[in-house]
Amino acid sequence: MAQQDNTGTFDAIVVGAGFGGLYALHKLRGAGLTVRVFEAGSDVGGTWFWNRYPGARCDVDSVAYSYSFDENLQQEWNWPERFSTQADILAYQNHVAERFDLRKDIRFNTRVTSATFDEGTGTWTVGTDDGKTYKSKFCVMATGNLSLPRVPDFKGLESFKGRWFHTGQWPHEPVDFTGRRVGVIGTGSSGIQAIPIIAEQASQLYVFQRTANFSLAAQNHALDEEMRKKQKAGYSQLREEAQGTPFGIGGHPPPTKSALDDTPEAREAMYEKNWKMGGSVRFLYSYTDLLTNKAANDTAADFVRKKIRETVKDPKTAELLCPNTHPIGAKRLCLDTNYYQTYNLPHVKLVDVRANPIVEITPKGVKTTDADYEVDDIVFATGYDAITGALRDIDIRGRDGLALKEKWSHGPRTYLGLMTVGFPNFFILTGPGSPSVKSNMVVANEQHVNLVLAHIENLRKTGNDIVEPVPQAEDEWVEHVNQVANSTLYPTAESWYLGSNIPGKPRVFMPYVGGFHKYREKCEQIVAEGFRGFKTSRAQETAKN
Ligand code: N01
Repeated sequence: MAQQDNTGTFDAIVVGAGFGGLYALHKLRGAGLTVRVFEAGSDVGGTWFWNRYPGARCDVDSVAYSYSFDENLQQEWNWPERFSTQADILAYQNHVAERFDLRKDIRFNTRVTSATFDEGTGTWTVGTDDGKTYKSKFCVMATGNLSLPRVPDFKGLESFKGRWFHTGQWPHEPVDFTGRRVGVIGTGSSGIQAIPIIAEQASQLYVFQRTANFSLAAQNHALDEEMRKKQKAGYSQLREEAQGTPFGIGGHPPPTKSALDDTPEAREAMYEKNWKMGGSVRFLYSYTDLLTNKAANDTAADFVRKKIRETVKDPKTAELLCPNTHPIGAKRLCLDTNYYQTYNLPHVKLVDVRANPIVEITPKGVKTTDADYEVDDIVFATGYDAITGALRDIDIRGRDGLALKEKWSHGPRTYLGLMTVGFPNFFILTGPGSPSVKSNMVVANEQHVNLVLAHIENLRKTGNDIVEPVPQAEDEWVEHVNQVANSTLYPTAESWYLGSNIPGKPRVFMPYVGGFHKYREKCEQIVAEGFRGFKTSRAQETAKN
Protein backbone atom coordinates (compact mmCIF):
# COMPACT_ATOMS: atom_id res chain seq x y z
CA MET A 1 0.00 0.00 0.00
CA ALA A 2 1.14 3.59 -0.68
CA GLN A 3 2.96 5.53 2.00
CA GLN A 4 1.19 8.38 3.75
CA ASP A 5 1.27 11.10 1.17
CA ASN A 6 -0.04 14.60 1.70
CA THR A 7 0.63 15.75 -1.81
CA GLY A 8 -2.45 14.16 -3.29
CA THR A 9 -2.03 10.41 -3.69
CA PHE A 10 -3.90 8.06 -1.39
CA ASP A 11 -4.81 4.44 -1.20
CA ALA A 12 -8.44 5.41 -0.81
CA ILE A 13 -10.52 8.51 -1.28
CA VAL A 14 -13.82 8.61 0.54
CA VAL A 15 -16.49 11.07 -0.53
CA GLY A 16 -18.70 12.26 2.32
CA ALA A 17 -18.29 12.42 6.11
CA GLY A 18 -21.65 11.15 7.31
CA PHE A 19 -22.18 7.83 9.08
CA GLY A 20 -20.79 5.84 6.14
CA GLY A 21 -17.79 8.04 5.40
CA LEU A 22 -16.68 8.32 9.03
CA TYR A 23 -16.74 4.58 9.55
CA ALA A 24 -15.03 3.98 6.19
CA LEU A 25 -12.21 6.31 7.19
CA HIS A 26 -11.80 4.60 10.55
CA LYS A 27 -11.76 1.10 9.09
CA LEU A 28 -9.62 1.79 6.02
CA ARG A 29 -7.07 3.67 8.08
CA GLY A 30 -7.11 0.86 10.60
CA ALA A 31 -6.28 -1.56 7.78
CA GLY A 32 -3.16 0.47 7.03
CA LEU A 33 -4.41 2.45 4.05
CA THR A 34 -3.76 6.12 3.48
CA VAL A 35 -7.15 7.77 3.26
CA ARG A 36 -8.48 11.20 2.41
CA VAL A 37 -12.11 12.11 2.95
CA PHE A 38 -13.69 15.03 1.12
CA GLU A 39 -16.79 16.61 2.56
CA ALA A 40 -18.80 19.47 1.05
CA GLY A 41 -20.05 20.60 4.46
CA SER A 42 -17.96 22.47 6.97
CA ASP A 43 -18.03 19.57 9.43
CA VAL A 44 -18.95 15.91 9.90
CA GLY A 45 -22.49 14.53 9.99
CA GLY A 46 -23.85 14.16 6.44
CA THR A 47 -27.64 14.15 6.60
CA TRP A 48 -27.50 15.25 10.23
CA PHE A 49 -25.21 18.15 9.38
CA TRP A 50 -27.61 19.56 6.77
CA ASN A 51 -31.06 18.69 8.14
CA ARG A 52 -31.37 21.24 10.94
CA TYR A 53 -35.02 22.05 10.35
CA PRO A 54 -37.21 22.40 13.44
CA GLY A 55 -38.33 19.01 14.71
CA ALA A 56 -35.70 17.00 12.81
CA ARG A 57 -35.13 13.73 14.59
CA CYS A 58 -34.51 10.10 13.81
CA ASP A 59 -37.34 7.60 13.47
CA VAL A 60 -35.21 4.68 14.64
CA ASP A 61 -34.51 4.23 18.36
CA SER A 62 -31.27 5.95 19.33
CA VAL A 63 -29.67 2.76 20.67
CA ALA A 64 -30.26 1.07 17.32
CA TYR A 65 -29.32 4.06 15.18
CA SER A 66 -25.71 4.16 16.36
CA TYR A 67 -22.45 2.44 15.56
CA SER A 68 -21.95 -1.08 16.80
CA PHE A 69 -18.26 -1.43 15.99
CA ASP A 70 -16.83 -0.28 19.29
CA GLU A 71 -18.05 -1.54 22.66
CA ASN A 72 -16.51 1.35 24.61
CA LEU A 73 -18.16 3.86 22.33
CA GLN A 74 -21.60 2.42 22.90
CA GLN A 75 -21.07 2.09 26.64
CA GLU A 76 -19.79 5.64 27.14
CA TRP A 77 -22.36 7.46 25.02
CA ASN A 78 -25.60 8.55 26.71
CA TRP A 79 -28.63 9.04 24.51
CA PRO A 80 -31.00 11.59 26.08
CA GLU A 81 -34.16 10.48 24.25
CA ARG A 82 -35.68 7.40 22.70
CA PHE A 83 -35.71 9.01 19.23
CA SER A 84 -32.78 11.38 18.95
CA THR A 85 -32.96 14.93 17.78
CA GLN A 86 -30.75 16.04 14.91
CA ALA A 87 -28.63 17.97 17.42
CA ASP A 88 -28.04 14.87 19.56
CA ILE A 89 -27.09 12.71 16.59
CA LEU A 90 -24.74 15.39 15.33
CA ALA A 91 -23.18 15.63 18.80
CA TYR A 92 -22.64 11.86 18.69
CA GLN A 93 -21.01 12.05 15.26
CA ASN A 94 -18.75 14.83 16.53
CA HIS A 95 -17.83 12.67 19.49
CA VAL A 96 -16.98 9.77 17.14
CA ALA A 97 -14.85 12.08 14.99
CA GLU A 98 -12.94 13.24 18.10
CA ARG A 99 -12.67 9.87 19.73
CA PHE A 100 -11.19 8.18 16.68
CA ASP A 101 -9.21 11.23 15.58
CA LEU A 102 -10.93 11.32 12.22
CA ARG A 103 -10.88 15.02 11.34
CA LYS A 104 -7.19 15.10 10.48
CA ASP A 105 -7.92 13.09 7.32
CA ILE A 106 -11.03 14.99 6.26
CA ARG A 107 -11.02 18.05 4.03
CA PHE A 108 -14.16 20.04 4.74
CA ASN A 109 -15.81 22.63 2.50
CA THR A 110 -14.56 20.60 -0.43
CA ARG A 111 -16.99 19.17 -2.94
CA VAL A 112 -15.90 16.36 -5.21
CA THR A 113 -16.84 17.22 -8.77
CA SER A 114 -15.26 14.42 -10.79
CA ALA A 115 -13.73 10.96 -10.54
CA THR A 116 -12.01 9.41 -13.54
CA PHE A 117 -10.53 5.93 -13.82
CA ASP A 118 -7.18 5.58 -15.55
CA GLU A 119 -6.81 2.18 -17.25
CA GLY A 120 -3.04 2.39 -17.49
CA THR A 121 -2.33 2.81 -13.81
CA GLY A 122 -5.54 1.40 -12.40
CA THR A 123 -6.07 4.55 -10.35
CA TRP A 124 -8.78 7.11 -9.90
CA THR A 125 -8.24 10.83 -10.34
CA VAL A 126 -10.61 12.78 -8.15
CA GLY A 127 -11.32 16.45 -8.84
CA THR A 128 -12.63 18.92 -6.28
CA ASP A 129 -14.39 22.24 -6.58
CA ASP A 130 -11.25 24.16 -5.59
CA GLY A 131 -9.66 23.01 -8.83
CA LYS A 132 -7.36 20.41 -7.28
CA THR A 133 -6.98 16.78 -8.26
CA TYR A 134 -6.00 13.77 -6.18
CA LYS A 135 -5.19 10.20 -7.05
CA SER A 136 -6.26 7.03 -5.34
CA LYS A 137 -6.52 3.34 -5.90
CA PHE A 138 -9.96 3.02 -4.36
CA CYS A 139 -12.92 5.35 -4.44
CA VAL A 140 -15.52 4.96 -1.72
CA MET A 141 -18.66 6.95 -2.33
CA ALA A 142 -20.30 7.73 1.01
CA THR A 143 -22.45 10.38 -0.62
CA GLY A 144 -25.70 9.35 1.02
CA ASN A 145 -29.14 8.52 -0.29
CA LEU A 146 -30.88 11.76 0.59
CA SER A 147 -28.28 14.42 0.06
CA LEU A 148 -29.38 16.32 -3.02
CA PRO A 149 -32.30 18.51 -1.89
CA ARG A 150 -34.88 19.40 -4.46
CA VAL A 151 -36.94 22.56 -4.74
CA PRO A 152 -39.53 22.04 -7.47
CA ASP A 153 -39.32 24.36 -10.46
CA PHE A 154 -42.01 26.72 -9.26
CA LYS A 155 -42.51 29.66 -11.54
CA GLY A 156 -41.76 32.96 -9.82
CA LEU A 157 -39.74 31.74 -6.84
CA GLU A 158 -37.08 34.35 -7.52
CA SER A 159 -39.71 37.08 -7.18
CA PHE A 160 -40.71 36.05 -3.64
CA LYS A 161 -40.07 38.92 -1.22
CA GLY A 162 -40.01 36.84 1.97
CA ARG A 163 -37.57 34.25 3.27
CA TRP A 164 -37.52 30.70 1.97
CA PHE A 165 -35.83 27.53 3.18
CA HIS A 166 -35.41 23.90 2.21
CA THR A 167 -35.55 21.46 5.12
CA GLY A 168 -32.46 19.68 3.82
CA GLN A 169 -30.35 22.85 3.69
CA TRP A 170 -31.42 24.53 6.83
CA PRO A 171 -29.44 27.54 8.17
CA HIS A 172 -27.12 26.86 11.10
CA GLU A 173 -28.57 29.63 13.20
CA PRO A 174 -32.11 29.04 14.51
CA VAL A 175 -34.86 30.45 12.30
CA ASP A 176 -37.47 32.39 14.25
CA PHE A 177 -41.01 32.14 12.87
CA THR A 178 -42.60 34.04 15.76
CA GLY A 179 -45.55 36.08 14.60
CA ARG A 180 -44.97 35.23 10.94
CA ARG A 181 -47.21 33.81 8.26
CA VAL A 182 -45.57 30.63 7.05
CA GLY A 183 -46.28 28.26 4.18
CA VAL A 184 -44.91 24.70 4.34
CA ILE A 185 -44.93 22.84 1.02
CA GLY A 186 -44.64 19.08 1.39
CA THR A 187 -45.94 16.53 3.87
CA GLY A 188 -43.30 13.79 3.81
CA SER A 189 -41.20 12.86 6.87
CA SER A 190 -39.53 16.28 6.98
CA GLY A 191 -42.73 18.33 6.67
CA ILE A 192 -44.54 16.16 9.19
CA GLN A 193 -41.77 16.71 11.74
CA ALA A 194 -41.38 20.43 11.08
CA ILE A 195 -45.05 21.46 10.92
CA PRO A 196 -45.94 21.05 14.65
CA ILE A 197 -42.87 23.01 15.75
CA ILE A 198 -43.30 25.80 13.21
CA ALA A 199 -46.97 26.02 14.23
CA GLU A 200 -45.88 26.79 17.81
CA GLN A 201 -44.32 30.06 16.61
CA ALA A 202 -46.12 31.12 13.45
CA SER A 203 -49.12 33.43 13.56
CA GLN A 204 -50.57 31.67 10.51
CA LEU A 205 -49.48 28.38 8.99
CA TYR A 206 -50.58 27.08 5.61
CA VAL A 207 -49.65 23.48 4.88
CA PHE A 208 -49.68 22.74 1.16
CA GLN A 209 -50.40 19.03 0.85
CA ARG A 210 -50.31 17.17 -2.45
CA THR A 211 -50.33 13.66 -1.02
CA ALA A 212 -51.52 12.71 2.45
CA ASN A 213 -49.00 10.47 4.18
CA PHE A 214 -49.40 7.86 6.85
CA SER A 215 -47.82 8.90 10.11
CA LEU A 216 -47.67 7.14 13.46
CA ALA A 217 -47.30 8.75 16.85
CA ALA A 218 -43.62 8.38 17.68
CA GLN A 219 -44.26 7.92 21.40
CA ASN A 220 -40.92 9.54 21.99
CA HIS A 221 -39.74 10.00 25.58
CA ALA A 222 -36.70 10.98 27.56
CA LEU A 223 -34.39 8.19 28.68
CA ASP A 224 -33.42 8.13 32.32
CA GLU A 225 -30.31 6.60 33.83
CA GLU A 226 -32.11 3.38 34.69
CA MET A 227 -33.36 2.89 31.11
CA ARG A 228 -29.94 3.66 29.69
CA LYS A 229 -28.30 1.17 32.01
CA LYS A 230 -30.67 -1.52 30.81
CA GLN A 231 -30.14 -0.60 27.18
CA LYS A 232 -26.37 -0.65 27.57
CA ALA A 233 -26.46 -4.06 29.16
CA GLY A 234 -28.51 -5.31 26.20
CA TYR A 235 -26.37 -3.89 23.42
CA SER A 236 -24.80 -7.14 22.27
CA GLN A 237 -28.17 -8.86 21.98
CA LEU A 238 -29.71 -5.87 20.23
CA ARG A 239 -26.89 -5.73 17.68
CA GLU A 240 -27.08 -9.44 17.05
CA GLU A 241 -30.83 -9.31 16.59
CA ALA A 242 -30.48 -6.40 14.19
CA GLN A 243 -28.37 -8.54 11.86
CA GLY A 244 -31.24 -11.00 11.60
CA THR A 245 -34.05 -8.60 10.81
CA PRO A 246 -35.36 -7.16 7.51
CA PHE A 247 -34.83 -3.58 8.64
CA GLY A 248 -31.54 -4.00 10.50
CA ILE A 249 -33.20 -3.01 13.75
CA GLY A 250 -33.27 -5.32 16.77
CA GLY A 251 -35.67 -5.38 19.67
CA HIS A 252 -38.82 -6.31 17.74
CA PRO A 253 -40.27 -9.79 17.97
CA PRO A 254 -40.77 -11.06 14.40
CA PRO A 255 -44.36 -11.45 13.24
CA THR A 256 -45.69 -14.96 12.93
CA LYS A 257 -48.88 -14.70 10.92
CA SER A 258 -50.84 -12.93 8.24
CA ALA A 259 -53.04 -10.01 9.25
CA LEU A 260 -55.87 -11.89 7.59
CA ASP A 261 -55.49 -14.83 9.96
CA ASP A 262 -56.50 -12.75 12.96
CA THR A 263 -60.03 -11.72 13.87
CA PRO A 264 -60.82 -8.01 13.46
CA GLU A 265 -60.78 -7.66 17.26
CA ALA A 266 -57.40 -9.35 17.63
CA ARG A 267 -55.99 -7.22 14.82
CA GLU A 268 -57.28 -4.06 16.41
CA ALA A 269 -55.65 -5.07 19.69
CA MET A 270 -52.36 -5.86 17.93
CA TYR A 271 -52.29 -2.50 16.09
CA GLU A 272 -53.29 -0.62 19.22
CA LYS A 273 -50.53 -2.28 21.24
CA ASN A 274 -47.90 -1.50 18.60
CA TRP A 275 -49.22 2.03 18.07
CA LYS A 276 -48.82 2.67 21.79
CA MET A 277 -45.30 1.26 21.82
CA GLY A 278 -44.36 3.57 18.96
CA GLY A 279 -41.93 3.22 16.08
CA SER A 280 -42.71 2.39 12.48
CA VAL A 281 -40.88 -0.94 12.34
CA ARG A 282 -42.86 -2.37 15.23
CA PHE A 283 -46.11 -1.34 13.56
CA LEU A 284 -45.22 -2.67 10.10
CA TYR A 285 -43.93 -5.80 11.80
CA SER A 286 -47.34 -6.48 13.35
CA TYR A 287 -47.96 -9.16 10.73
CA THR A 288 -45.92 -10.98 8.13
CA ASP A 289 -47.69 -9.63 5.07
CA LEU A 290 -48.42 -5.94 5.56
CA LEU A 291 -45.99 -5.01 2.80
CA THR A 292 -46.88 -7.80 0.42
CA ASN A 293 -50.64 -8.27 0.55
CA LYS A 294 -52.98 -5.37 -0.19
CA ALA A 295 -55.90 -6.82 1.80
CA ALA A 296 -53.65 -7.28 4.83
CA ASN A 297 -52.21 -3.82 4.33
CA ASP A 298 -55.71 -2.29 4.20
CA THR A 299 -56.36 -3.44 7.76
CA ALA A 300 -53.35 -1.48 9.05
CA ALA A 301 -54.13 1.51 6.82
CA ASP A 302 -57.72 1.59 8.12
CA PHE A 303 -56.45 1.54 11.70
CA VAL A 304 -54.27 4.61 11.10
CA ARG A 305 -57.01 6.43 9.19
CA LYS A 306 -59.27 5.81 12.17
CA LYS A 307 -56.65 7.37 14.46
CA ILE A 308 -56.46 10.42 12.18
CA ARG A 309 -60.23 10.86 12.22
CA GLU A 310 -60.26 10.52 16.01
CA THR A 311 -57.56 13.16 16.41
CA VAL A 312 -58.49 15.85 13.90
CA LYS A 313 -61.62 17.69 14.95
CA ASP A 314 -62.66 19.22 11.64
CA PRO A 315 -64.04 16.29 9.60
CA LYS A 316 -63.12 17.86 6.24
CA THR A 317 -59.51 18.39 7.30
CA ALA A 318 -59.40 14.90 8.79
CA GLU A 319 -60.59 13.38 5.52
CA LEU A 320 -58.00 15.33 3.57
CA LEU A 321 -55.30 14.04 5.93
CA CYS A 322 -56.37 10.42 5.45
CA PRO A 323 -54.05 8.87 2.88
CA ASN A 324 -55.84 7.13 0.04
CA THR A 325 -53.28 7.03 -2.74
CA HIS A 326 -50.97 4.25 -1.56
CA PRO A 327 -50.68 1.30 0.83
CA ILE A 328 -49.34 2.09 4.27
CA GLY A 329 -45.56 1.67 4.34
CA ALA A 330 -45.21 1.72 0.54
CA LYS A 331 -44.05 5.30 0.86
CA ARG A 332 -41.84 5.98 3.85
CA LEU A 333 -44.01 5.61 6.95
CA CYS A 334 -43.59 8.78 9.01
CA LEU A 335 -43.28 9.15 12.76
CA ASP A 336 -44.55 12.31 14.35
CA THR A 337 -45.08 14.16 17.56
CA ASN A 338 -48.41 16.04 17.53
CA TYR A 339 -48.66 16.21 13.75
CA TYR A 340 -52.39 15.56 13.41
CA GLN A 341 -53.16 17.51 16.62
CA THR A 342 -51.58 20.57 14.99
CA TYR A 343 -54.52 20.82 12.58
CA ASN A 344 -56.82 21.53 15.53
CA LEU A 345 -55.08 24.88 16.07
CA PRO A 346 -57.08 27.80 14.73
CA HIS A 347 -54.15 29.37 12.87
CA VAL A 348 -53.21 26.19 10.95
CA LYS A 349 -54.84 25.52 7.60
CA LEU A 350 -54.41 22.53 5.34
CA VAL A 351 -54.45 23.40 1.64
CA ASP A 352 -55.20 20.65 -0.85
CA VAL A 353 -52.77 21.21 -3.71
CA ARG A 354 -53.70 17.93 -5.37
CA ALA A 355 -57.15 19.36 -6.10
CA ASN A 356 -55.79 22.87 -6.70
CA PRO A 357 -52.09 22.69 -7.57
CA ILE A 358 -49.60 25.44 -6.91
CA VAL A 359 -49.23 27.45 -10.10
CA GLU A 360 -46.59 29.90 -9.01
CA ILE A 361 -44.80 31.63 -6.20
CA THR A 362 -45.65 35.31 -6.23
CA PRO A 363 -43.81 38.18 -4.52
CA LYS A 364 -46.30 37.82 -1.66
CA GLY A 365 -46.72 34.09 -1.34
CA VAL A 366 -48.14 30.96 -2.93
CA LYS A 367 -50.71 30.98 -5.70
CA THR A 368 -52.76 27.89 -6.36
CA THR A 369 -55.31 27.38 -9.10
CA ASP A 370 -58.04 28.68 -6.81
CA ALA A 371 -56.48 31.07 -4.27
CA ASP A 372 -53.58 33.28 -3.22
CA TYR A 373 -51.92 32.60 0.14
CA GLU A 374 -49.91 35.51 1.49
CA VAL A 375 -46.94 34.39 3.57
CA ASP A 376 -43.75 35.84 5.02
CA ASP A 377 -41.79 32.59 4.81
CA ILE A 378 -41.93 29.46 2.68
CA VAL A 379 -40.51 26.16 3.87
CA PHE A 380 -39.90 23.64 1.11
CA ALA A 381 -40.15 20.17 2.60
CA THR A 382 -40.12 18.87 -0.93
CA GLY A 383 -37.56 16.10 -0.65
CA TYR A 384 -34.55 14.94 -2.61
CA ASP A 385 -33.23 13.59 -5.83
CA ALA A 386 -32.79 10.42 -3.84
CA ILE A 387 -30.38 7.48 -3.96
CA THR A 388 -28.70 8.30 -7.28
CA GLY A 389 -28.87 12.12 -7.20
CA ALA A 390 -25.61 12.79 -5.36
CA LEU A 391 -23.71 10.37 -7.60
CA ARG A 392 -25.21 11.83 -10.75
CA ASP A 393 -24.07 15.23 -9.58
CA ILE A 394 -20.42 14.14 -9.87
CA ASP A 395 -18.81 13.50 -13.26
CA ILE A 396 -17.83 9.88 -12.69
CA ARG A 397 -16.06 8.08 -15.52
CA GLY A 398 -14.97 4.47 -15.55
CA ARG A 399 -13.37 2.35 -18.24
CA ASP A 400 -13.22 3.87 -21.74
CA GLY A 401 -14.45 7.17 -20.36
CA LEU A 402 -17.90 5.70 -19.69
CA ALA A 403 -19.92 8.18 -17.63
CA LEU A 404 -21.85 6.68 -14.72
CA LYS A 405 -24.86 8.86 -15.51
CA GLU A 406 -24.82 7.48 -19.07
CA LYS A 407 -24.57 3.92 -17.88
CA TRP A 408 -27.45 4.57 -15.50
CA SER A 409 -29.53 6.60 -17.91
CA HIS A 410 -32.29 3.96 -17.77
CA GLY A 411 -31.89 3.44 -14.03
CA PRO A 412 -29.07 2.37 -11.74
CA ARG A 413 -27.38 -0.98 -12.38
CA THR A 414 -25.17 -2.48 -9.68
CA TYR A 415 -24.01 -5.74 -8.24
CA LEU A 416 -25.21 -5.84 -4.63
CA GLY A 417 -25.64 -2.08 -4.67
CA LEU A 418 -21.94 -1.88 -3.92
CA MET A 419 -20.17 -1.88 -7.29
CA THR A 420 -21.07 -1.34 -10.93
CA VAL A 421 -19.52 -2.94 -14.02
CA GLY A 422 -17.03 -0.70 -15.81
CA PHE A 423 -16.05 1.17 -12.63
CA PRO A 424 -13.23 -0.83 -11.02
CA ASN A 425 -12.31 -0.26 -7.37
CA PHE A 426 -15.30 2.07 -7.12
CA PHE A 427 -17.45 1.30 -4.10
CA ILE A 428 -20.83 2.84 -3.37
CA LEU A 429 -21.90 2.66 0.26
CA THR A 430 -25.59 1.78 0.55
CA GLY A 431 -25.99 2.21 -3.20
CA PRO A 432 -29.05 1.44 -5.32
CA GLY A 433 -29.74 -2.28 -5.26
CA SER A 434 -28.82 -2.62 -1.58
CA PRO A 435 -31.21 -2.40 1.40
CA SER A 436 -30.03 1.19 2.03
CA VAL A 437 -33.01 3.38 2.92
CA LYS A 438 -35.18 0.35 3.58
CA SER A 439 -32.98 -0.51 6.52
CA ASN A 440 -31.18 1.10 9.44
CA MET A 441 -28.66 3.29 7.64
CA VAL A 442 -25.98 2.97 10.32
CA VAL A 443 -26.14 -0.82 10.24
CA ALA A 444 -26.25 -0.82 6.43
CA ASN A 445 -23.21 1.47 6.25
CA GLU A 446 -21.25 -0.68 8.68
CA GLN A 447 -22.05 -3.79 6.68
CA HIS A 448 -21.00 -2.17 3.39
CA VAL A 449 -17.77 -0.75 4.77
CA ASN A 450 -16.90 -4.19 6.13
CA LEU A 451 -17.57 -5.62 2.68
CA VAL A 452 -15.25 -3.04 1.10
CA LEU A 453 -12.59 -4.08 3.60
CA ALA A 454 -13.12 -7.73 2.72
CA HIS A 455 -12.51 -6.90 -0.96
CA ILE A 456 -9.35 -4.97 -0.15
CA GLU A 457 -8.05 -7.78 2.07
CA ASN A 458 -8.77 -10.22 -0.74
CA LEU A 459 -6.77 -8.11 -3.20
CA ARG A 460 -3.89 -8.03 -0.79
CA LYS A 461 -4.05 -11.78 -0.31
CA THR A 462 -4.20 -12.56 -4.01
CA GLY A 463 -1.64 -9.95 -5.05
CA ASN A 464 -4.14 -8.14 -7.23
CA ASP A 465 -4.95 -4.44 -7.52
CA ILE A 466 -8.33 -4.30 -9.14
CA VAL A 467 -11.76 -5.64 -8.27
CA GLU A 468 -14.92 -5.23 -10.26
CA PRO A 469 -18.15 -7.12 -10.81
CA VAL A 470 -18.73 -9.26 -13.88
CA PRO A 471 -21.61 -8.28 -16.18
CA GLN A 472 -23.57 -11.49 -15.65
CA ALA A 473 -23.57 -11.03 -11.86
CA GLU A 474 -24.78 -7.47 -12.26
CA ASP A 475 -27.52 -8.46 -14.72
CA GLU A 476 -28.74 -11.19 -12.42
CA TRP A 477 -28.67 -8.92 -9.38
CA VAL A 478 -30.63 -6.16 -11.13
CA GLU A 479 -33.17 -8.78 -12.18
CA HIS A 480 -33.38 -10.11 -8.62
CA VAL A 481 -33.82 -6.62 -7.11
CA ASN A 482 -36.68 -5.97 -9.54
CA GLN A 483 -38.31 -9.31 -8.91
CA VAL A 484 -38.21 -8.84 -5.16
CA ALA A 485 -39.60 -5.29 -5.42
CA ASN A 486 -42.40 -6.51 -7.67
CA SER A 487 -43.39 -9.16 -5.15
CA THR A 488 -44.17 -6.38 -2.66
CA LEU A 489 -46.54 -3.41 -2.51
CA TYR A 490 -43.70 -0.87 -2.67
CA PRO A 491 -43.79 -0.17 -6.43
CA THR A 492 -47.54 0.53 -6.25
CA ALA A 493 -46.84 3.93 -4.65
CA GLU A 494 -45.46 6.98 -6.38
CA SER A 495 -42.36 7.62 -4.30
CA TRP A 496 -38.79 8.74 -4.32
CA TYR A 497 -37.84 5.03 -3.99
CA LEU A 498 -38.99 4.84 -7.63
CA GLY A 499 -37.60 8.22 -8.64
CA SER A 500 -41.10 9.38 -9.44
CA ASN A 501 -40.66 12.71 -7.58
CA ILE A 502 -38.07 13.91 -10.12
CA PRO A 503 -39.36 14.83 -13.57
CA GLY A 504 -37.61 12.73 -16.22
CA LYS A 505 -35.93 10.34 -13.78
CA PRO A 506 -36.21 6.69 -14.89
CA ARG A 507 -38.86 4.83 -12.95
CA VAL A 508 -36.90 2.04 -11.34
CA PHE A 509 -37.45 0.77 -7.83
CA MET A 510 -34.00 1.43 -6.37
CA PRO A 511 -33.63 -0.10 -2.89
CA TYR A 512 -33.36 -3.85 -2.31
CA VAL A 513 -36.43 -4.84 -0.31
CA GLY A 514 -35.69 -8.50 0.27
CA GLY A 515 -34.65 -7.59 3.83
CA PHE A 516 -31.36 -6.55 5.33
CA HIS A 517 -30.88 -9.99 6.94
CA LYS A 518 -31.26 -11.88 3.64
CA TYR A 519 -29.08 -9.37 1.82
CA ARG A 520 -26.33 -9.70 4.44
CA GLU A 521 -26.48 -13.50 4.22
CA LYS A 522 -26.18 -13.31 0.43
CA CYS A 523 -23.14 -11.05 0.74
CA GLU A 524 -21.53 -13.42 3.23
CA GLN A 525 -22.19 -16.38 0.96
CA ILE A 526 -20.71 -14.55 -2.02
CA VAL A 527 -17.56 -13.77 -0.02
CA ALA A 528 -17.36 -17.37 1.22
CA GLU A 529 -17.59 -18.57 -2.37
CA GLY A 530 -14.49 -16.60 -3.31
CA PHE A 531 -16.25 -13.33 -4.06
CA ARG A 532 -18.55 -14.91 -6.63
CA GLY A 533 -19.52 -12.47 -9.36
CA PHE A 534 -16.46 -10.28 -8.86
CA LYS A 535 -13.21 -10.54 -10.79
CA THR A 536 -9.81 -9.36 -9.70
CA SER A 537 -6.79 -8.45 -11.80
CA ARG A 538 -3.49 -6.62 -11.81
CA ALA A 539 -3.47 -3.03 -13.02
CA GLN A 540 -1.22 -3.87 -15.98
CA GLU A 541 -3.52 -6.69 -17.09
CA THR A 542 -6.44 -4.30 -16.89
CA ALA A 543 -4.63 -1.95 -19.24
CA LYS A 544 -4.05 -4.77 -21.76
CA ASN A 545 -7.67 -6.00 -21.81
O1 N01 B 1 -39.24 14.33 1.34
P1 N01 B 1 -40.40 13.48 0.62
P2 N01 B 1 -38.87 14.43 2.89
N1 N01 B 1 -46.06 20.55 -5.10
O2 N01 B 1 -39.95 13.29 -0.78
C1 N01 B 1 -44.21 17.23 -1.73
C2 N01 B 1 -35.97 10.70 5.17
N2 N01 B 1 -36.31 11.46 6.35
O3 N01 B 1 -37.71 15.36 3.00
O4 N01 B 1 -45.92 13.00 -2.15
C3 N01 B 1 -46.56 20.13 -3.93
O5 N01 B 1 -40.76 12.30 1.41
C4 N01 B 1 -44.42 15.75 -1.89
O6 N01 B 1 -45.70 15.47 -2.38
P3 N01 B 1 -45.96 14.08 -3.21
C5 N01 B 1 -37.05 9.66 4.94
O7 N01 B 1 -36.49 8.53 4.38
C6 N01 B 1 -36.31 10.78 7.50
O8 N01 B 1 -40.04 14.69 3.70
O9 N01 B 1 -44.82 13.95 -4.18
N3 N01 B 1 -45.94 19.25 -3.13
C7 N01 B 1 -44.18 15.28 -0.47
O10 N01 B 1 -45.29 15.51 0.34
C8 N01 B 1 -37.94 10.39 3.99
O11 N01 B 1 -38.79 9.58 3.24
C9 N01 B 1 -36.65 11.42 8.63
O12 N01 B 1 -47.26 14.27 -3.84
C10 N01 B 1 -44.77 18.76 -3.56
C11 N01 B 1 -43.05 16.21 -0.03
O13 N01 B 1 -43.07 17.33 -0.88
C12 N01 B 1 -36.94 11.13 3.14
O14 N01 B 1 -35.96 11.56 4.07
C13 N01 B 1 -37.01 12.75 8.63
C14 N01 B 1 -44.19 19.16 -4.76
C15 N01 B 1 -41.70 15.56 -0.17
O15 N01 B 1 -41.62 14.47 0.68
C16 N01 B 1 -37.47 12.31 2.40
O16 N01 B 1 -38.40 12.99 3.23
C17 N01 B 1 -36.99 13.43 7.43
C18 N01 B 1 -44.89 20.09 -5.55
N4 N01 B 1 -44.42 20.48 -6.74
C19 N01 B 1 -36.64 12.77 6.30
N5 N01 B 1 -43.03 18.50 -4.90
C20 N01 B 1 -36.65 10.64 9.86
O17 N01 B 1 -37.57 10.66 10.60
C21 N01 B 1 -42.88 17.73 -3.81
N6 N01 B 1 -43.94 17.89 -3.00
C22 N01 B 1 -35.49 9.79 10.09
